[in-house]
Amino acid sequence: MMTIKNIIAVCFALSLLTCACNNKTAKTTPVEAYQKLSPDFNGDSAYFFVDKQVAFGPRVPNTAQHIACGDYLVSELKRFGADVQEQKMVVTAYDGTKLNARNIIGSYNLDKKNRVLLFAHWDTRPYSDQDQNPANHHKPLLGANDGGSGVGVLLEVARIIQSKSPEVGIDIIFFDAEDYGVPAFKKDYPDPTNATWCLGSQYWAKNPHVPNYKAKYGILLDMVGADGAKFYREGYSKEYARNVLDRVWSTAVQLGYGNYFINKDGGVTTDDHVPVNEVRRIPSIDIIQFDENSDTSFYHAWHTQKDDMSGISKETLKAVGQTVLEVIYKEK
Ligand code: AHN
Ligand code: ZN
Repeated sequence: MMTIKNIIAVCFALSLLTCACNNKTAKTTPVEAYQKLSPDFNGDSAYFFVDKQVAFGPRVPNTAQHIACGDYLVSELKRFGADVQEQKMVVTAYDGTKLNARNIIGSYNLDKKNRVLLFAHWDTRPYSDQDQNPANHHKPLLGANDGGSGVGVLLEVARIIQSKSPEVGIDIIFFDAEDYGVPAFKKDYPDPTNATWCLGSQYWAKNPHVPNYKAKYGILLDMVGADGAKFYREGYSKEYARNVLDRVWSTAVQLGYGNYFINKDGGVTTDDHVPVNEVRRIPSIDIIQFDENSDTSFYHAWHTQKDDMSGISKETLKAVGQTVLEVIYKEK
């Protein structure tokens, strides 16, 4: 016969058991960590590619450093197994200067119709017109972040694609002559439509390297290397490629980079994705740093002599690079 004492003991034991079971389910129920499909993006490697570009000095069109860095980018893309095309052109700057410019294109899986376009500008600005010191306004800048960072991430993407191919075709374009727009100190050159910027991408959008070139979508990387950078949903990207923005930002969150990719609206920026959207009609987004605490609303050292390697973070390069990789390896 069960005594009251025994019944209580059994009940107690049973309740412990349910507790234990509940605990067990509680431990296995939490959402499993997201399993990424892409190979590891190496932030050190991307940092090295930024440093290499900066070591050439400013990469301003019509200078020897610009030619040398362009040659380096072509040879790196070839080393990473891309099919490389150089689009040489002469474009006219706001002041009439003829710029000898070169868009550099590296393609993978040329047989694939389904393609993703990844791009960044590789030239650097001839003016530090946002520098605190007016004596610096006419000096070219190193462009570690503005120019170097996007290209550095994409060279690391190229290196990884060579070791493991994604299922889609990829075209990487390094656009030239993005950053030769009217300087802030020139009052006699009105540029109401911002047409003096993005000369290389404007040229390519009208004269693509492949006749009628199409991609499913495009991703522009501009100023993606600063320590603590935050990327917001840029205006043109939202207007032309909202689903691409959603895909990239949600992928970043899945990977644990929600502290870099903020799901809020940022500014509206004339950048290389504008001609790609408006002329080539490829829905394209701009991953670009906004900083509400900065006078310019961009990176704090934007268009100043301070845009050097000291502002570049391997962690930021990794957050952006891994996100872009994951997006392209998810493509079928
Ligand atoms: C304008 O200043 C009109 N657009 C910013 C694009 C840019 C310049 N990105 C890097 N440098
Ligand atoms: Zn710039």
